[in-house]
Amino acid sequence: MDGTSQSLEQPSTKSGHGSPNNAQDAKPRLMLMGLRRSGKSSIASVVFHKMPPNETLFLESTTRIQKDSIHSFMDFQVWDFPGQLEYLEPSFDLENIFGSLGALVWVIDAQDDYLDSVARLNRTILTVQQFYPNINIEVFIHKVDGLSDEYRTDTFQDIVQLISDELSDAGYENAPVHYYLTSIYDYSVFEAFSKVIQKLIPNLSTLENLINTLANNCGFEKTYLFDVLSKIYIASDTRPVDMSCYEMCSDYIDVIVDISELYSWDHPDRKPKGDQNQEAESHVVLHDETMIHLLEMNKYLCLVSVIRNPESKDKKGLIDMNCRTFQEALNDVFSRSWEQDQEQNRITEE
Ligand SMILES: Nc1nc2c(ncn2[C@@H]2O[C@H](COP(=O)(O)OP(=O)(O)O)[C@@H](O)[C@H]2O)c(=O)[nH]1
Ligand SMILES: [Mg+2]
Repeated sequence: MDGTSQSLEQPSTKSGHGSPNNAQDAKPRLMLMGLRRSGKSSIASVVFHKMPPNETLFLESTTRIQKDSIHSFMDFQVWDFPGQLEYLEPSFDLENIFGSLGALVWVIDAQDDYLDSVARLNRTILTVQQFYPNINIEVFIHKVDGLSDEYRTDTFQDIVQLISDELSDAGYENAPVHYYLTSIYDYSVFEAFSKVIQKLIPNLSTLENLINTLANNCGFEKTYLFDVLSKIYIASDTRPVDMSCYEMCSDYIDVIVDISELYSWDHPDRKPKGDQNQEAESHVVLHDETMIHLLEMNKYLCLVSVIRNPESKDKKGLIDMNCRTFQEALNDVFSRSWEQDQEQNRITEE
């Protein structure tokens, strides 16, 4: 992501049909909802604006819908929806909120009494299921940093039970509801957001196939394709995820970004595709002989792999060649949407 813009807007109330700013609303949209103080603004700030978790203590309470446009490999919008807004009242234009929404992220404060929040979520899910059955409902059971392991599991099971009971009573057996344990004080919120975003990427399976092929050819143990600024991973090979591996890769990006920001100056003009020879590339071998390999793919994305097999580590040429081939394929996958974006920008600028 090379830039974000913020704007404060009043929630729209019912006002005739047709939305004038369709071009902008065509981006996948993601909405953060939940009760007050559940942690919505904190999550948005930590994940998309690199705010250190401790500083969220000083966030002011949000009173209007806050729309945040994220410009990255795929443009999308994150709406921070204040807990006290009564969106289920008839005066609210549901279409304006839920129409064209990709995912609804519901944040529950697990350190607090959550029954109210769950009841409200249930009402929301039923409405959404009725009119917009394609919206993914992502439930973040949040602030779990303060809970013991046992209490965490109990809370998780309790919440899942409360919601699925309500859903099956209403006849929705297969509603797209997913649950995550999250906290801004560790990587869990990035992991969860990665999963949420991945579901909105149209070419995900193509990307996963490409990464699987690459990982097999090079003997990588695990490979992630990261969005550099948010450190959300937008795809990975389909082997099981190992949290410590993910954390290590994510930390390594910070190291390389810091170094490149200190010593390189041509980031703003870098082309998304075409001739490339300025990407950061780096590897490091750790005390247990694990190698981390990082290769910047384009303006937004970088590929980070973990290599444990000693034979694979020596084949630097092979890794290099395969990663370049992957890079070309990746840029092909995304080039069409980038070209369309530029086209659209030109039209809106005129
Ligand atoms: N312990 C803990 N506190 C959190 C976490 N996320 C947010 N908070 C705190 O919860 C409070 C409310 O957060 P805020 O983002 O303003 O909530 P919002 O009203 O839903 O936007 C703040 O003091 C945050 O520091 C978390 O993961 N763990
Ligand atoms: Mg807020």
